[in-house]
Amino acid sequence: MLIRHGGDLTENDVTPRDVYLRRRDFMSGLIGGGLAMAGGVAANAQAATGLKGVASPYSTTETPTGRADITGYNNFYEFGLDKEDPARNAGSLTTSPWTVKIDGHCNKPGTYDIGDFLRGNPLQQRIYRLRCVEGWSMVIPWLGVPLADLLKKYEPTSKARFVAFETLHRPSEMPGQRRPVLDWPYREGLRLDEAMNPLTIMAVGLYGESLPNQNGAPMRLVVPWKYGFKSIKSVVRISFVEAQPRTAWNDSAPREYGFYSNVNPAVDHPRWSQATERRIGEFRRRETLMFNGYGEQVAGMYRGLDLKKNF
Ligand SMILES: Nc1nc2c(c(=O)[nH]1)N[C@H]1C(S)=C(S)[C@@H](COP(=O)(O)O)O[C@H]1N2
Ligand SMILES: [Mo]
Repeated sequence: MLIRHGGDLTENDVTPRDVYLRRRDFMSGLIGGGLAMAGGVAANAQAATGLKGVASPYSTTETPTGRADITGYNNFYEFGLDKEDPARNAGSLTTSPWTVKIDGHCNKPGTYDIGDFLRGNPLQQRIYRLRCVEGWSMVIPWLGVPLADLLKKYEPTSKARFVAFETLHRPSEMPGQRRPVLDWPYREGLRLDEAMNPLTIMAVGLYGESLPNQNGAPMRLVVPWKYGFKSIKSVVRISFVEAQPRTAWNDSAPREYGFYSNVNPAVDHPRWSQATERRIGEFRRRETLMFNGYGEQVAGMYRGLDLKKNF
């Protein structure tokens, strides 16, 4: 299990050299040839599950969920509706080469190779709670980069008020997309300040290895104070837009899923309560916390917004 340091140390203060080197291997793999070195990274995974002491001031001190649950119990409708489907079916996804299209209100639009997209941004480990609207939760040790650091490079203009994200649309490799379960591609969006919040990351790995396909390879958004479905997987397009963008679940069931989708135990899903959750691996249900426990860092962004109407 991960041994963590408390207090207010910065990541640089406490990152042990071996972890630093492992991260560097991982990054050179990403940068060298897309994710060509992912196999080498995976070979380290066994050792990496024993990672110790990588503290981030943004990480939770809770015990991470086991790797088998994180990579075996997933929602990724492009690969099927059952929790076991993504692990079973996502192996078919080609994640290299991988490009990201940046468009909309910014000075540097274009289509960027993932290596270029991530270049110059050291990976951080962020241990975050993930709370699914279905009423289960996990604690996941992500490897990722603050989204703000990535977005700033494209110089959003003053017209950019929201950021829209799209998942890959490739029915030949994503069997779920051959059925009209959602209006593909999967879409999500954040207000610009939410996207720039230091908690928001683009994750490229977990448990010290590159992301398994079922978790959204080669990179996926992680917004820990919102329901899991906001954390869009396998991102290929990021658009700076003026108006609130469409989102997959809001399109599909607007009464059930709003744009903001902040974890809020006081707003029931129309068909079930959101007051409690089952942490995967535990028996007794826990009380769900407002903003999934991240209120101190994010509540200020929603001052003046009626969170019952803007659910
Ligand atoms: N493209 C895409 N992204 C997605 C989903 C999806 O079906 N397709 N499911 C969402 C939901 S409902 C959850 S709870 C999380 C689950 O992430 P995990 O499987 O890595 O735990 O991914 C989110 N991102
Ligand atoms: Mo979810």
